[in-house]
This record gives sequence, C-alpha cells and structure tokens, in this order.
Amino acid sequence: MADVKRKRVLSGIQPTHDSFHLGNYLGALKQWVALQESHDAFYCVVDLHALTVGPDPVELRRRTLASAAQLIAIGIDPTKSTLFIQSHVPAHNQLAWIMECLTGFGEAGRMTQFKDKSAKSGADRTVVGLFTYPILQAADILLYQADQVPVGEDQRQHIELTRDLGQRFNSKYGQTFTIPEGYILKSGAKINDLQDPTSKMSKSSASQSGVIELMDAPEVNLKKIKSAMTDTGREVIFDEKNKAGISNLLTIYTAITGLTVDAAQNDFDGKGYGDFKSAVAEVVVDFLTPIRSKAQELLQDPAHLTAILQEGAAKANAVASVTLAETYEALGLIPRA
Ligand code: ATP
Ligand code: LTN
Repeated sequence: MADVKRKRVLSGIQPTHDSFHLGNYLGALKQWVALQESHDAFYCVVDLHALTVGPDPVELRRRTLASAAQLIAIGIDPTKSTLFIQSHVPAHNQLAWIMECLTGFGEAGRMTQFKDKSAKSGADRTVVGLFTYPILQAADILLYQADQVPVGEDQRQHIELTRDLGQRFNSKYGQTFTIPEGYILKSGAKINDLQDPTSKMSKSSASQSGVIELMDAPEVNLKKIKSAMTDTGREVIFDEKNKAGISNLLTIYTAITGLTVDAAQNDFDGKGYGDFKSAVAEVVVDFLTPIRSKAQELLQDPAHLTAILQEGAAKANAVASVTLAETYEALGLIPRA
C-alpha cells in the first residue's frame, strides 16, 4: 500500500525553569508524545522566546538541556520526532522579521498574554521582544508547514494570529504556507494551581506550593497534593464553579488514570476529600517518579543529549531553509546565488 503522507505537527516550549510542571504535561506535552506516532513531528525548545525574560546565561544553558532531557523522559523519541533547539535554526528569526512586517501594531497589542505580562511589569520594563513574541511563534510554526499545533488553551490566540499571518501572506504573495490548526484538548487543556485553583498552574507563579513539578522529589509532590486547597464540602464531584479545587484534582486524576470523571466520582462516592487526595497523590507520584529518574540519567551524559539535538537541528534546518527560500522568492528578495 502506498505510504500516505503524514500530517505535520510542530510545537515549542520555553526553557524558563528547571522543571516543567503537570500543567505543561497534561495540557500540551502528553499530546506531543501521542502525536509522534501518527504525525511527522517537530518539537523545539524555544530558547529565543525565553530571552524575553532576560535569563541568566548559566541558567538558560542548564534549563535548555534540562528541557530537552525532560521531553525525552516523558516519551519524545528522537528517532520518531525531530527534537531541536530553536536558536539552532536561524530561519526562525529570519521569517519572524518578515511576519513582523505583516503584523499590525494594534493586532500585536491585542494579544492577551502580552497585555497580562506587560501590565504586571509596566511599559518601561516591558521589552519589545515580549510584544513580538507571538510573531516569532508564528514563524516557528509556519516555517515547518505544520498542519497542527498541540498546545494548551492559553495559546489559542497565538495560533489564531499564526493563521491570520499565514493567510495574509498567501493572499498577498501567493500560496506559500500551510495554515495550521491548534490541537487543544477539551479536558486537561487547563490545569490550575493547587493553592489557587481558579488560576492556571504556571512556571512563573509567585509561589511554587501549588505547582507540581516533573523534577521535584516524590515527597515534595506528595505533600503539595495533600495540602491542595479545597472547599469545605465533603463530596468528590466535578463542579468547577463551586468546587474549583476538587474539580482541578479530578481533572488531574482522570487525565493520568484514563478514567472518566463519572467513574472517578463513583469510586470516591462517600469517601471524603482526604482519601481522594491520597489517591491523586499516589497516581501522580507513581507516574512522575520514572520520568524524573530518566531525565536525571540523561543529564548525566550531556554529550549524548547534545548529539541528539544536533541531529534534530540538521533535520529542522533542511525543512526550514526550503520554506524560507520560497518565502524570499515570493517577496521579491533577490537570491544570493
Ligand atoms: P508561564 O506561565 O511562565 O508563561 P507556562 O507554565 O505557561 O509558563 P509555557 O512554556 O508557556 O509554560 O507553556 C508550555 C505549554 O504548556 C503550552 O502549550 C501551554 O499552553 C501549556 N500549559 C502551560 N500551563 C498550562 C496549564 N496550567 N494547563 C494546561 N496547559 C498548560
Ligand atoms: N508561546 C508558547 C511557546 C511556543 C510555541 C511555539 C508553542 C513558542 N513557539 C510554536 C507552539 C508552537 C508558550 O508560551 N507556551
């Protein structure tokens, strides 16, 4: 039977912390792993995006490798997926400039993530890179002619911008880019903070006490889950409005066990919050412990990790340079040779 051409996926994650958290995993990374079986997958550690927060160079270097190690530890297989570091493919910056010339100032200013982040630090302390961040993201995606982009709910607007820019380019200069779709799950797309269950679990939260990190010791995560904020009721039922904490724990529990919410509710019928939290803690810790060990093992051998990333960069460059050449041609830029 003829080999049907696989659809392509691309996604990226910032190396802004030493560890990814459960929200990153359940909202996005879990889908990265699943999609590599059926799709031609490109996944990158977006170190250039991380520069928007002005990281310390030693930390950035460490976190970039730690991110790659965690991606492999959760199941990204470099023989199935192209795993690479964004800055290893110069075409990302080159296409970003072109996309910046197609983006309206007001359009970029409407991105809610930019608005939220810049409102927190004030205009004078907000860098221009934060403003153009979603345009670099659009370039990441369009360069690979991606059909789908697995991300969490918070990235929906950035994917819309990517689609708009791709369509705008195509209608002005001729068909050049595939218009991608977001691949956003209905359940798990937003995991909330355990201590503040109406806000998303985030790497940049002020307190880490409600954030379950992949690289944290099992005892730490066990404790965080057992002290998760819940309401004063007793019943384990999914009700995001009145029981945000319990609903968040149910989302986590069902996403990891594969049970339906109904089945989980039945299992804990009449059992109370204490038993439920212990069960959630157990499944989370059992799930994360081997991932943490695998990532630690990979980090013991940075040369091996770097070799994987170099191979990924070569494959990524091969695809990206073709799209960039087509884009330059469509724009009327004169080829060097
Ligand atoms: P920050 O809050 O510092 O911006 P983050 O924790 O949101 O960081 P990102 O690197 O921005 O992490 O996100 C990586 C991926 O994880 C994205 O696809 C994002 O949509 C997803 N994601 C992040 N937080 C959550 C969450 N709480 N629930 C579900 N998905 C999430
Ligand atoms: N903005 C995204 C990270 C990101 C990304 C991408 C996601 C950068 N480039 C390309 C998907 C595709 C975030 O903050 N999570």
